[in-house]
Amino acid sequence: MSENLINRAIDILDANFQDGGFTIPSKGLYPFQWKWDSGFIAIGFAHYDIIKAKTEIKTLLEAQWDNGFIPHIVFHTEDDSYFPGADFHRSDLHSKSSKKYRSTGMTQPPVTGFVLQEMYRTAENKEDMLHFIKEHIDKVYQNHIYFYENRDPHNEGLVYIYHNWESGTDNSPVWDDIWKTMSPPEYTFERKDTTHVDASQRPSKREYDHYLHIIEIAKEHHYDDAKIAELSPFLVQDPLFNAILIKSNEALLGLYELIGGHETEKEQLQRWQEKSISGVNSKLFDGELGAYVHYDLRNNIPIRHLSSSSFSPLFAGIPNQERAKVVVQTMLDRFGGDDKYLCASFDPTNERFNPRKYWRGPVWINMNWLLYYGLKRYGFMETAQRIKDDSIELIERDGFYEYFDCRKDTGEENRKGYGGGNFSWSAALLIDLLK
Ligand code: 2M8
Repeated sequence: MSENLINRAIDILDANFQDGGFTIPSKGLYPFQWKWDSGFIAIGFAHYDIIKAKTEIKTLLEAQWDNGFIPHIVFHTEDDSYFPGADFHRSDLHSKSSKKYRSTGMTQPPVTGFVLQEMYRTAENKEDMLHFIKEHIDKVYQNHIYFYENRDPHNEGLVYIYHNWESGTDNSPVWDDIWKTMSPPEYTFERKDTTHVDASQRPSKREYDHYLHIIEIAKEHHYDDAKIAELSPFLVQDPLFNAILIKSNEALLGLYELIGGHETEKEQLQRWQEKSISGVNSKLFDGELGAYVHYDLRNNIPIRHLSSSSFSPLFAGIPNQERAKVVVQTMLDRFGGDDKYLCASFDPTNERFNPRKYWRGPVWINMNWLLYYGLKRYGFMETAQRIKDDSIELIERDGFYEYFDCRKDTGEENRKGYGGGNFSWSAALLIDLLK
């Protein structure tokens, strides 16, 4: 059975791999290379085709800007089946953007550090992989320098995101309160996503107005970080984004250790780690809710909602054992009833929860994968096993969808998979979970 599932996953990844040396997340819906998708995809490839795994990361890093920034979408090809595309984003406005690739002017969670470590763990030929890592690790380190130098204006060890697309959790209800502080114009544009996926499973038109408005402001200032920090109506310290940065810091430290030398980099990484771990614990942990929450840096207020991001610090070893126990209990109490698959992307007990709408409730395989490794790290083996089994069951039942209904009994139709089909990171991470 699992062999069959792995073979199907391999077929999907191979079909989504493109001549330009990168993998699209899902045919039709997402026709370019996305930063964090790319990392998860490379983890899957590493299990059966190390050349593709290396190519994926090499291609992504080739699109890095001169200031260390790695964009969230790299537009390798001309393709008007996606909106907003390269002509809207205009990465050329920034003086340090890549001259070779057009891209967006925003980023996504910095997964590449821990992805290199995972690739090393999986690779059979360690020497060859270490050679690859030696060639590319400094670019990833430069990317971390970019974050600490440009995205932490108060020197708290916490980096901000200036757009909800940077979080990866696009239309999470966590952002709803921020949208209330903004009144963007009603733009005229042609959505493409809703020609591929039922509109009820995607963000609303009004939400897109907000998304575009933030980009327009950033473009007016040529994507200048200082101006964005000063003016963007969206400025958030996200526990998921910061947990991923911390996990990647840890991975880079381990890899530099393996390579030898690099004392300056290791000392710097160590300093970032101490500061960031303590920053996340002191500013983003909500004792009453029993988990981590987002902080709205523009309006100086915590956003007190639970989402799957609230548990992601487990992945990076951020809480101590005692706090980790509290976090896991919160996950089980609020998200983990017997009638549910783990782990909903948003609090099922909250009125904003929607089990079919994208990041407003459905289960996502990449989040489950992070949480699985986080739970194992602290020894919560039973819950780790449950989250793994739930992920496999959902895919086996309905296929390699982008996201899944967390309710075991939906009461209506029995379908659980939504969004894009033959979705690359669902395939890639399933391979990792099953191998
Ligand atoms: C989704 O986001 C893109 C914009 O980046 C979109 O809706 O057009 C998100 O789920 C994001 O996390 C993901 O990286 C991307 C591609 O899979 O799709």
